[in-house]
Amino acid sequence: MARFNKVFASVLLAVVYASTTLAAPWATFSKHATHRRRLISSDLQIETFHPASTFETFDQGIDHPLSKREDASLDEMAIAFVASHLGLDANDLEIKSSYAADVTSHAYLKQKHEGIPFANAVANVAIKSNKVVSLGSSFTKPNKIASSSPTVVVEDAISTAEQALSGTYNQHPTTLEYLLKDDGSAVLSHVIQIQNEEAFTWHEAFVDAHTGELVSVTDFVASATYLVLPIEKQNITQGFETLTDPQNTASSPQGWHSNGTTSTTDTSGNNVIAYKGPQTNTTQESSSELNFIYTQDPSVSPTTTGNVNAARVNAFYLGNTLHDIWYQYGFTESAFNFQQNNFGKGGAGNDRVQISVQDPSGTNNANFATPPDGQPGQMRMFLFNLTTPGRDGVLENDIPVHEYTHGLTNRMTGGGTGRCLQSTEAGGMGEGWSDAMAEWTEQTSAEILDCVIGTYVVDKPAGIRSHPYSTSASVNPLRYSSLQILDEIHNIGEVWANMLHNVYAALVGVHGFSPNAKTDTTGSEGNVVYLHLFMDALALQPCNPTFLTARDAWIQADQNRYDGANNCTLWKAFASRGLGVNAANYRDDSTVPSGC
Ligand SMILES: *[C@@H]1O[C@H](CO)[C@@H](O)[C@H](O)[C@H]1NC(C)=O
Ligand SMILES: *[C@@H]1O[C@H](CO)[C@@H](O)[C@H](O)[C@H]1NC(C)=O
Ligand SMILES: *[C@@H]1O[C@H](CO)[C@@H](O)[C@H](O)[C@H]1NC(C)=O
Ligand SMILES: *[C@@H]1O[C@H](CO)[C@@H](O)[C@H](O)[C@H]1NC(C)=O
Ligand SMILES: *[C@@H]1O[C@H](CO)[C@@H](O)[C@H](O)[C@H]1NC(C)=O
Ligand SMILES: [Ca+2]
Ligand SMILES: [Zn+2]
Repeated sequence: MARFNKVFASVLLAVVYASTTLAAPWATFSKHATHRRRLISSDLQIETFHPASTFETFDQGIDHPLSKREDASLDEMAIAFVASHLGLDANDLEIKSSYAADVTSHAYLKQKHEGIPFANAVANVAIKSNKVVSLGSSFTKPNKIASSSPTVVVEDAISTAEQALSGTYNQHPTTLEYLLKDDGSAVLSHVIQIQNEEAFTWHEAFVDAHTGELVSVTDFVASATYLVLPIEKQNITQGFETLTDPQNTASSPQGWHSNGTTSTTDTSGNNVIAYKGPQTNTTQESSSELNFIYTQDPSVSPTTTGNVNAARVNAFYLGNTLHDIWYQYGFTESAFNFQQNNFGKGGAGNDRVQISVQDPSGTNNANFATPPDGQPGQMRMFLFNLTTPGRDGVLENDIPVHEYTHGLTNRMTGGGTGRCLQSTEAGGMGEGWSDAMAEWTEQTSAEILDCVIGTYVVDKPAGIRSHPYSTSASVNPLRYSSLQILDEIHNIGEVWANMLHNVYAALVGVHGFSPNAKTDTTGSEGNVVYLHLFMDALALQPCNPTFLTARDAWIQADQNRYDGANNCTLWKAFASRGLGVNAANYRDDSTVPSGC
């Protein structure tokens, strides 16, 4: 949700909250990890609950009950382990999804009661070489469980949800799921997707199947406020270049213009469709070859035909390039990525990213909606009107990279549900990963420079984030304890992005820099190591991670992939910004493990 008014409002809110929370910090931040207050409309505010996840990491790994059985499947191992480790009945567990990555295998589970799954009691297990290396879990023993047969019919639940969320049921099949509330009880709910095309809202509504009340929502849309706080990088002042065949066929076997059965000659393909207006309005080729040469003219309006074409081509190029880079680092079909045809490699298809260029629904912003695996990701890119002529967000690469990274993090955390970065703290880290990814894609050498995003679209050297990302604590003083006074997700995201900037700097300091990291993931250089750990940790961390569990996921990812070779480097970088061994409850600690 990111129309200008909304974004502007959220910036104002951040300021107001900061000053109130200074007076009484505890009250506000005590709920960062488990709740989120969502303003649905002027007369509806919902506080959603996201049960705390425990996260155990097991270093070299521990045995599971089927360790000795050679033919046990990943799903069987995961169920047997979770049942025995948490003392649950295996019949009350179900596998939501699972896949084998290069180093670890991952299974995502749901708790069930009388055959009905819980929406927010989930677990994720990682297995390496037949040993369990980590377990994230929000499984629970509710103090009260509603009857498993609904008394409110789904049609009534749909009207309630449509009315409350000012949108329309999008025909995605509804489900019946238990939802754990913060009083420890479990309600039975109809789960219904409600969209409002005009306002670009996309929610999943949980309507109590006994009382008919709307009890919770999932918000699939992550929005950005690049317009005021940028981290700048590549922009058109650095000049366009003609690239020939930039696709990586190891990631996109049919290239960017075929889904395996049908070829296109426009800005649509298996990974991405980029268009202005209706989805049929893609850019046609300018010759019989795939020749997308459209010169951008900065002196005229971005809406002139030539500039629209240049923007669509850049959006298409960026979306595909990110798909291809991430695929090499583990965001594959079975890891819930965005593709039309999955070529029989697992996961759900028909969900390429739809990039709407110069989308009319907003100004001075951009956003990305991440529904579950199997439904297309939607990126809306807006024009910026702060200069004359205006500027196109698609032509500052930071912005589309930030946006698509929301799709990556929302899909890889928690097994492709789109439900696992919903708490305030996890949503904040979502913003942080997006900035950190924009920074990673724009590195060209081992030199660690302060990073400022989004200068071009707002035409301000300081961009719109509060500080540059920096290894200098005087340039960027943000620390874990800053969460005591920060309350808005982009502000919280800055704290996380700055920690990751310091992790990146530390790894590149130790291992150097590979100029080929975007295509060759086998290198031992720091920027390669960093992106492997970034992506591996997403799959390991529990649903609605906190700074603490996300940090632990990095440490375990390093154990899994590099036998813990970077353990102390990582700890020192996190601890330098307050996220040391004894950090807790938003209190800084700079301790590193003994031996580091
Ligand atoms: C398609 O895009 C062009 C600009 O490239 C615009 O002039 C035209 O109106 C659009 N068509 C529709 C149906 O929106
Ligand atoms: C490929 O695209 C064509 C045309 O849109 C469509 O009919 C077909 O179902 C697609 N195939 C796959 C596997 O997605
Ligand atoms: C920029 O767009 C916003 C939102 O549409 C509008 O309120 C504002 O007046 C515009 N500013 C200029 C200078 O056109
Ligand atoms: C464009 O990006 C370059 C490199 O990051 C930066 O030096 C320059 O200031 C940016 N230009 C604008 C207008 O933001
Ligand atoms: C990290 O290093 C510390 C200190 O040597 C050690 O206690 C800890 O077990 C290591 N953790 C991992 C995951 O390697
Ligand atoms: Ca998919
Ligand atoms: Zn964002």
